Amino acid sequence: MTPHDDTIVAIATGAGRGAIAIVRLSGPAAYTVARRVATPFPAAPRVVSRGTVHAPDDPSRPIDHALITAFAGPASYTGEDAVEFAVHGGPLLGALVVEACITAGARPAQPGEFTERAVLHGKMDLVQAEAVADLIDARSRAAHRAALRQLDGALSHRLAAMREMLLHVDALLAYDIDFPEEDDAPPSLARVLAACDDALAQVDRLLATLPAAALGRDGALVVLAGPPNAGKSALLNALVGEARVLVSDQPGTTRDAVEVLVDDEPFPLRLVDTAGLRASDDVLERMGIEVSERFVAQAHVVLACAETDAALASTCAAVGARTRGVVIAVRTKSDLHATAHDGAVEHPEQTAQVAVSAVTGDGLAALRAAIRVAMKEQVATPDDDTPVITRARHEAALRRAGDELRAFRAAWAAGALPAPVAATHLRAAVTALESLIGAVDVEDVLERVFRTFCIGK
Ligand SMILES: Nc1nc2c(ncn2[C@@H]2O[C@H](COP(=O)(O)OP(=O)(O)O)[C@@H](O)[C@H]2O)c(=O)[nH]1
Ligand SMILES: [Mg+2]
Repeated sequence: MTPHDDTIVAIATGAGRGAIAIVRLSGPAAYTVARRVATPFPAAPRVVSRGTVHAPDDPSRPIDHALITAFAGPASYTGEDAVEFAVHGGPLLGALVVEACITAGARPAQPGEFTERAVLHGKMDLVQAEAVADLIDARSRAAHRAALRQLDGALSHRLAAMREMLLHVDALLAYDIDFPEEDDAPPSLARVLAACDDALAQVDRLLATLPAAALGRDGALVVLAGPPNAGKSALLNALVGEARVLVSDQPGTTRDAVEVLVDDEPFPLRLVDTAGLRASDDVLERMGIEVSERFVAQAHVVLACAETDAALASTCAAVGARTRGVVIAVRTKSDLHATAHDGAVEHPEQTAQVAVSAVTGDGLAALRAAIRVAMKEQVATPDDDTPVITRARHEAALRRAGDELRAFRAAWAAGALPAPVAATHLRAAVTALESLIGAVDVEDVLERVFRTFCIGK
């Protein structure tokens, strides 16, 4: 682990015009650097005070008024001495403050370096650090919820408890390994197997949260399909609540797929508007139709849209043949056909039917509810007790742990391997869990995790 003997600086807030920009300094020389560029330096840590940020050692060349907060390590985000300057926002001021700090002895921070230092100083573990990035990147309530729980330690505690349990089993084995001839207290075969099965069940439960976590982050794919002019684009706009897609009475207007992420529970929806599913000689339109078919094939839910009952029946049939997702029959423009369609249309049993009007908004709530039901049918929403895992890194480590546990279990149950050999599988499982929280392989893992962060975090 590299010791951090240098002091880093970066703008911590978003780029562009804004009311406030925060510049963050951290490292052993944070106070020294800050004293050179700020007057007066705060009298006490963790108390916000007003001052002037200026050119190094020269209060006669002010940069801005600032609210300045000093944090004495280890009571800071990074665990080091740290100082934050809140100055006015905009493209220039934050950069000028950073420049002054660099002249005064700091160096520009790399992406994620503040959080990396927090991990290295034991302020949080690696999955919590990932949660910080996820919280910043969250585009949906589901992703936000998962990230906050992970930051609060839900996953860390679960992993720590599993690790403890495996170490306990390892200790039972060690007893057997060290005293093979003693017969008064051998590790009970049943006890070891039960603990191993329990750990395996926990690994599987965590892995089972992957699909829900991915949907919470990326959204469920909801594709609008149907003949040109059915009202697909208008319906998407109505679902989104603003005009995002070109609506026109010229058939074939939407030539490639348009995608909009709309937040919803339990998952956000990736609404995709497509070109109509008809045969076409127009090359551009033909390409659009091929794109639609690809989206339809991958969809979790297809909204089969058509204006008349006959068109709706054939659209549902065509779409049903092209997707494994749930098909919802959507009779569009119900304001124009309010009374004409009392009779139920023949659909496969599992197909829900909803009549909607993009003009009056009738049926939109029912459609949203039908989409929710369709999603619940397809993906188990994790119970509140199980933290979700969110990254390929988590999945890989848990699969490794699971494989090692299965190998251990097979060896142990069959008595095929001597206990010391079986125990190596157990320790490999423990190591996999430790790599997940960043307790081993630190350099390598940190590098991969933190370089995807934004600068200043
Ligand atoms: N009255 C009424 N007209 C609609 C409705 N939805 C769409 N339209 C009209 O139908 C035409 C085709 O709509 P559009 O959304 O572009 O169809 P798309 O080709 O399926 O995307 C446009 O003239 C829309 O204004 C609706 O709910 N009610
Ligand atoms: Mg369209």
